[in-house]
Amino acid sequence: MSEALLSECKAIVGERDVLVDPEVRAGYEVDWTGRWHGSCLAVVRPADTGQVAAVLRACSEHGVAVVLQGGNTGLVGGATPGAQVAQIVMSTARLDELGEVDAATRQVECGAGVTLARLQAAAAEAGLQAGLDLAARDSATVGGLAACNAGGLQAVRYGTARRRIAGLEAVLADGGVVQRMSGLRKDNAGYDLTQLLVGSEGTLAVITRVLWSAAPRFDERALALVAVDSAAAATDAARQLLMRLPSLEMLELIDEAAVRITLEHLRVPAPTPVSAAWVLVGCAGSSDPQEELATALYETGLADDTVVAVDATRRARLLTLRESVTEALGAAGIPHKLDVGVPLTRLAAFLDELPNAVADAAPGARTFVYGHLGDGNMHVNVLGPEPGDETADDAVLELAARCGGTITAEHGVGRHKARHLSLVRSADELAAMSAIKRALDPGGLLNPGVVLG
Ligand code: 2HG
Ligand code: ZN
Repeated sequence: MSEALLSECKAIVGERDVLVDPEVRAGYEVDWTGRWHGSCLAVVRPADTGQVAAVLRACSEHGVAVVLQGGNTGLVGGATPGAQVAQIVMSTARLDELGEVDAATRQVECGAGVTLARLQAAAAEAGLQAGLDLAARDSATVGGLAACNAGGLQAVRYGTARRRIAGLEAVLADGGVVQRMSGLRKDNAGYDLTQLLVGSEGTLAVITRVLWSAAPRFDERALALVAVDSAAAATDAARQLLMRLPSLEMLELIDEAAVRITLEHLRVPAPTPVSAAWVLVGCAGSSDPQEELATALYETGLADDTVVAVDATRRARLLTLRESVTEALGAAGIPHKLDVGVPLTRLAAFLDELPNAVADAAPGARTFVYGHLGDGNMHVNVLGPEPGDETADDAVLELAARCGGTITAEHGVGRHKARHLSLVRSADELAAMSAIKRALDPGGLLNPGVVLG
């Protein structure tokens, strides 16, 4: 059966783009943290929408599931195969056509396989910016950003991927194609399938093209690193700065444990004494935001223990610290990654209770916290427990839910948190989600086990 399917796939996409060699497949069968892995019959790389549809139809006929993969930078097992054998990985790498940026509407058509870095370069060339940025920019693809409703470092100003997506084209499990690529700012003709598919994590359709809405570009920047001595000080500061800084573009936090392991990993000295947490405050505007930033910091009582970086080199150095935390943790082991979101009003309580919650669940584990303070989105990474031991994961997610938060603010549910979804979604909501899944993918072809388990 699988041989017949692979021959059909070869006839559709070409022999060269059905990868069966175990060594070549290996890179697609595991995520880069090493926590999520499985195996597939082959990696199939269609070159256009028609080929995607034909491959889906063939897989459906043969009862073989399809795991969708963009840049394979996801962290929740949503893009790598599980243990079940009858599945292929569909890579969107060849769907990499990038159109011209329309300067008037700021929109640009991107194939799902276009990397974020390429999109950012095209936007910059047109005098704009993508309006979304994250450390995995060189590998993460537009299709993956859309499917996971990516957030990243600038969401506090520009929103998540959802806000940047003006339309898309996608192939349904039965090979049907849905398309909204007109770029109309106003179009109320029926259900908004675009926004339904954004954040659906590859479980409802294969996104093949995206109409990306770029953001205006601001070239004047300033970045401050503020040392705070408690979670409450960090969240109070965040609430003040959100009010006082119209030019705010980034509001990040790195706790002491994450700061220390990153400084060690990068072998660089601390730019300011290490404290309970560092808060990074980034501003951007068409005129120099330095004064606005300095005034806001002063009025918030944060002028002491602050390093302000205006020139690009010093800003880059501070940003590298933040962007290297994930890499530093990855070098130390296979972390348990929880990307919770908690309202700012209750974030300090969450952060204060977190060490005990993890210690009770996994004695001896090491906890690191960093993330997008302005969005209340914290990346809790736990080192120590075996990859399959989820007691610490459970404790962190339950605590986030108890604090009125969410089990995933950014990375998605994936396979990792499917069983936790009921912590934050009601039975009625879960039933509605299951009904949508059954309606669009009755055979359970797309990304089985992801989101709804
Ligand atoms: C980040 O904000 C990413 O750096 C990764 O979302 C977070 O690795 C993580 O836990
Ligand atoms: Zn993040």
